[in-house]
Amino acid sequence: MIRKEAPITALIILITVAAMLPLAYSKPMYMAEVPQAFKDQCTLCHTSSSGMNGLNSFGADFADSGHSITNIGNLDSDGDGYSNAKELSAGTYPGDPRSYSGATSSGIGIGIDIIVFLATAAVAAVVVVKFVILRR
Ligand SMILES: [Ca+2]
Repeated sequence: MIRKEAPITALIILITVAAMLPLAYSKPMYMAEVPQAFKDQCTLCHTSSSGMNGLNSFGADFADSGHSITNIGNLDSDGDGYSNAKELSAGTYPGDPRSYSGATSSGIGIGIDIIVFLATAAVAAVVVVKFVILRR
């Protein structure tokens, strides 16, 4: 016999899983030209580290170039005065004007990622509480 709370619990679990999916999603076919230091850095091309919030200026140029970093090496996608090639070799973010040699932190998307993390954690907590209540 199916409890009447089962569809609600299933929906909560589905929402939790759906919220976590973008965190693990990537497009490996675009990573061939990406320097090793950026292989797991979604913010190289996206506005958040989850990759959920679209492309930054470098990601847009990368997409427009047919996904060739070589073709956009001489551009300064973020307008911070350093070419994309210089930024990539320096380990700074060519799509973040706050990231350049001497100022390496990339703060783009951190606030959004915290919100996504907290929302996911809240949904997970509801699932756990619901599961505990249903087990009684
Ligand atoms: Ca930059």
